[in-house]
Amino acid sequence: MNKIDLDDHTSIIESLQSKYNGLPYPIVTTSKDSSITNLDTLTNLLKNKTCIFVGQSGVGKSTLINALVPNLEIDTQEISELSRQGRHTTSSTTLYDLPLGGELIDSPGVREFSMPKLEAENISKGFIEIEKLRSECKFNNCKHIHEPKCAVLDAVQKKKINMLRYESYLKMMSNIEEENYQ
Ligand SMILES: Nc1nc2c(ncn2[C@@H]2O[C@H](COP(=O)(O)OP(=O)(O)OP(=O)(O)O)[C@@H](O)[C@H]2O)c(=O)[nH]1
Ligand SMILES: [Mg+2]
Ligand SMILES: [Zn+2]
Repeated sequence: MNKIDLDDHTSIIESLQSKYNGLPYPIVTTSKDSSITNLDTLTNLLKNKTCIFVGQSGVGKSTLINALVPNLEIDTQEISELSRQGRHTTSSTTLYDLPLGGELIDSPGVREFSMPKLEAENISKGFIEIEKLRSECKFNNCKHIHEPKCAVLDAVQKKKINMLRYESYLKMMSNIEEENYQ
């Protein structure tokens, strides 16, 4: 989560943290202002891996990469005052070597996210907390939507699975279900 120098982000950070609580997706707060955050946590997470920065235009992907990799000077640009949106400064995807090993990829800012065509099974594989419970559902082809004796529904009810995460799952599943009926 970048640009934490701008506003009081405490409530947004807290809600993100509670959504991803217990899952192996760390939230790292960053700022191009090095007096506010040092980038050590991020540097260590990226080390010896191949990672990509994705997100809307103007969130500071290229700025952060400039801070993480010396002597790059990738072009960056202020967001438009009028539209309050980024100016799509980065136009191609480029891979950079990290000083401590590994690579970091800068990508053009997305206008909006859209889903590629996915199979139901692959959607649930993307939610590791859902996937973990799959074998405990009564039916081995359980979609965890309305089936009886579903371990996932049970875990949602008992608040062992975060409701917002489950809602994201349902939303993605409903997209493909609609397509199947067309
Ligand atoms: N206040 C503040 N501004 C930042 C921060 N990080 C980046 N910016 C500014 O945000 C603007 C956009 O940054 P970029 O790095 O060009 O954003 P980007 O995500 O690479 O944008 P695209 O290449 O268009 O996808 C620039 O003016 C940066 O100086 C930050 O932590 N705090
Ligand atoms: Mg960029
Ligand atoms: Zn189930």
